[in-house]
Amino acid sequence: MTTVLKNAAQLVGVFGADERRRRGAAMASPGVIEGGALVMSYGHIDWLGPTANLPPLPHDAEVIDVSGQVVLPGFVDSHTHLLFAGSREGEFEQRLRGASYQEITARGGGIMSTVRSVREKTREELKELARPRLKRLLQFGVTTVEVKSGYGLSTADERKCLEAVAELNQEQPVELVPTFLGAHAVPAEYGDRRHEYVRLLLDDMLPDVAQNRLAVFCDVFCETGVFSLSESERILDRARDLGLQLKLHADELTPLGGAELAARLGAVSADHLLCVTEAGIDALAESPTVATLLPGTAFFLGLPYAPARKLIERGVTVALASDCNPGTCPTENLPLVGSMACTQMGMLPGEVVTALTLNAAAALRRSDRVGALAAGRQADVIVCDAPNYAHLFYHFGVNHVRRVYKRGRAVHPV
Ligand code: IZC
Ligand code: ZN
Repeated sequence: MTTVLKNAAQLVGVFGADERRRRGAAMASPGVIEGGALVMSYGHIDWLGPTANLPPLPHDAEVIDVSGQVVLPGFVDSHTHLLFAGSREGEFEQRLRGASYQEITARGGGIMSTVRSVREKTREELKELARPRLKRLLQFGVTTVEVKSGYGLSTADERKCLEAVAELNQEQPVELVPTFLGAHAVPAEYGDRRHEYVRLLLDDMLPDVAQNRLAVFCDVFCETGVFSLSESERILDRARDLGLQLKLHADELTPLGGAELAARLGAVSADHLLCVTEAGIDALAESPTVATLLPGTAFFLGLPYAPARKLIERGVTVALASDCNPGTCPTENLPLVGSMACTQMGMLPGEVVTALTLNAAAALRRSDRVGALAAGRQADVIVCDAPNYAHLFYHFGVNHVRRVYKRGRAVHPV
């Protein structure tokens, strides 16, 4: 089956066939073909170029005129906690009255509040709760999404969550990439016996996840009062020995040195970085570790944003993601996160496109397959009702996405 999109105002995200990431000044120019056409068949992009140069097509090809619209690679959301139960409006209000995220956590709220809700749910119930979130992500143009565990915090409950992610991956079009985040918090029942929980992570949970291939990545919430730098290193070392790739919640609320640790361990990404230091930026610039920025979280918590301009100017590979989660960023609107990146972090619209496509795919080690309009790439493609790509972030808060193709198949609308 062949589908052709022709007369696009712009094809955007036309990266090189061998290009796996884009850094520095080049991030601002996400490859544009004006008046472009794109041919998809059998799940892959076959050809793209000016509409006037379209090659001969099979007689049964479906040809769609997308005049006045822009075509991009499906967005990749490389950091979410979207498998959860319950909601945390109460904390939202407490924060608006002046309490901090850390104070709410100390009172037994925060992550543990969601953990209590998730432990009460079955795998089926968790899937049912996640389906509408995945549908909203798809409607906002997301075709690949990373999903973290971390609201189970026991071997059985973490497994329940990761099995739910595996089953959701089979039944709906958004491709899910599972991450084990058993080191999201020390669960309340461990009290001051935190070393026992770290032992459980090392000796029981991580081997269970690895043996049963429940996750691709292992992540740790490395933060003052959560997991220290040395605990994070022990957990990530063990994860790497067991064959998992590494991610890190780094320098989100305090400058602990997470960026340096992520770079030193060869983590695929270091995420958040609101409080990253100069030394942390240097470490990232000299490493292949992707800096994944989550401005929706700074927006929702009312915190200063990550230094995106500095990171880009120093040559760090920068990606953007939603952080979709019930505590610190309850949204699936990834293009709106792109608008925040522009207005709050000074990123240019072209940089935002690169950060939501090629570099976000690099943050999941999938930029050989998705995140670009290039012949041979998987045909994950979106069509947006906008005259140019800047418009996507300029006219903010509305949904410009009109069509979504996953592996060449129309999945929205269906
Ligand atoms: O549920 O609060 N920061 N993890 C690390 C979160 C925020 C999610 C949550
Ligand atoms: Zn997170």
